[in-house]
Amino acid sequence: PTGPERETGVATRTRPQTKKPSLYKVLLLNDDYTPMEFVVEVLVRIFNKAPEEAARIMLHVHQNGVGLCGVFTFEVAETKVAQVMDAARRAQHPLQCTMEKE
Ligand code: TYC
Repeated sequence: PTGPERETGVATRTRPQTKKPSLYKVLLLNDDYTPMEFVVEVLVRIFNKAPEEAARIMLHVHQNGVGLCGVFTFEVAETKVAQVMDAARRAQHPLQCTMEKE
């Protein structure tokens, strides 16, 4: 035998179908107290949005109660949510950020 299992007898052939990772939406929630400018800064710094796009998303959340910041794999989404919640806590704003499976 000359295939991948020649030395150990352990099958090491690749699977025909790879699994795509589940994706998660990271959502920002509206509240009455967090300054608009703070929300825009969060969207620029943590979600790498251009300032105009950040302002558009912030206003959408302000007017609709919830808005999409981005779609990520589980670990990236978890990290983004933690970064937003940490920034809000440090600034003593009630801003809330959540994730949900897409
Ligand atoms: N509603 C807030 C205000 O009027 C602004 C705001 C926007 C807060 C988006 C949170 O996710 C949010 N200052």
